[in-house]
Amino acid sequence: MNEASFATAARAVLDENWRGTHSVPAGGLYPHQWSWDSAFIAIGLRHVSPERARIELESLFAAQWSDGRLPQIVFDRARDTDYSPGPSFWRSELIPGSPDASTAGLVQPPIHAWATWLVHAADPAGSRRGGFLARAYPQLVAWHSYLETRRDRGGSGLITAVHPWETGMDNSPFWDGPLSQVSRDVSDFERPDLHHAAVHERPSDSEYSAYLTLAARYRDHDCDDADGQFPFLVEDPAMNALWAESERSLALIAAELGGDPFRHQARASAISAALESLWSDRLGVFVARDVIAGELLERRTVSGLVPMLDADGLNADELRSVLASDHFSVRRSVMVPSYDLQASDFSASNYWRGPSWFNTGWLIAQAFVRGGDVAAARSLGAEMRRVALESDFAEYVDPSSGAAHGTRRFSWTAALTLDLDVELAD
Ligand code: 9WN
Repeated sequence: MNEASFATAARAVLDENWRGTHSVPAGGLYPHQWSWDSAFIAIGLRHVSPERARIELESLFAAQWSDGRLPQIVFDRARDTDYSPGPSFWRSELIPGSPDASTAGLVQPPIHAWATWLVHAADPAGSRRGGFLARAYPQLVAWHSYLETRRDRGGSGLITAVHPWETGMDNSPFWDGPLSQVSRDVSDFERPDLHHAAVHERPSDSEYSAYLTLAARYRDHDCDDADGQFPFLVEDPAMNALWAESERSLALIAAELGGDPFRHQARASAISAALESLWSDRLGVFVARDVIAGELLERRTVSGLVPMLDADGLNADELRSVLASDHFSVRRSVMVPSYDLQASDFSASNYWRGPSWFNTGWLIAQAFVRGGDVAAARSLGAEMRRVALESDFAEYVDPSSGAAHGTRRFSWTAALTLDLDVELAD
């Protein structure tokens, strides 16, 4: 692969999806701004233009709710019917504490403080000149405080997701059990997503009915997290590992600003310690917990590998060995599948039920670097760049063949492979 042509192609995707103040994940399928996408995109954009990367994050922070939450989606009101559920479903302007922008009421994994730190580090002088960290820090503290005080629904010290969309891994096999307990009250809905991706690559209509039922219920309770009867409450390992990682980044940001890093370090350690309650001895990976049923959801998914990011974590060696085992390792390919290759319900093309995604690949590459194995990170990075280019920057790919699935010219695929290209150069 020619490195120069890779970088040119990746930048072209980022330019195409840039909307002046933020990027869309992909032009057709996802016409709005998504929360964790913007963070991943900013991590790549910092190599194209640190200024654009800062604007990307700040446009999301501008949509923060008064309780501190950063919304899953900031809507482009002009594209209401192009994606479901859109701004007229959420009608956030009627919900107390919502911002001026139209947004969803749910959240996504808190990777923003980490992204903020990486964007700052790409251009410290420009960041300092514009007061980037000084503005972002209180907003990020408010975001984490929302998660800590409003979202620990299980009392375990971990964040609880109230919707599969909040985990960013919507139809992960983790959620099959908890979702089977949710009624399908909303049955009349459009699927604009199916104009841009094949039906076997996306969640089913039955899953969509449950997703919309949960979202409508949360909206109708003004997105109030005190709702004691909420029908879906889960703790996800990746979401919590990213929260811990972002607390570690908040410590770096606080120190840079002359503030107190220690409280953030202490919070990060407390989250990492709480994560241990999601460890499955039987499977040798972290798993999710159904907070309502009070049980662990024993499946091997890529989410359960993300705690490898904490190189001092107790389970780093076990996680490396499960990653190298035939549960996650494909001959002739090092892309990381989203689900156990050996599971009877593994799918090579359906969304979060098997295909390899580039954001989780990037997270595993970071974990390799943390663990001191730069060679493993480099070979994963090289494979991801090759597959990204060959698949026209697909949203997700078949883990064995690299065949493209979902939409193409997907922003975080371009951003994160570009980041690996720059950061892991020999
Ligand atoms: C719902 C935007 C988002 C990603 C998620 C991915 C997918 C949305 C959807 O697209 O979810 O949020 O419509 O399926 O699962 O991780 O943030 O790219």
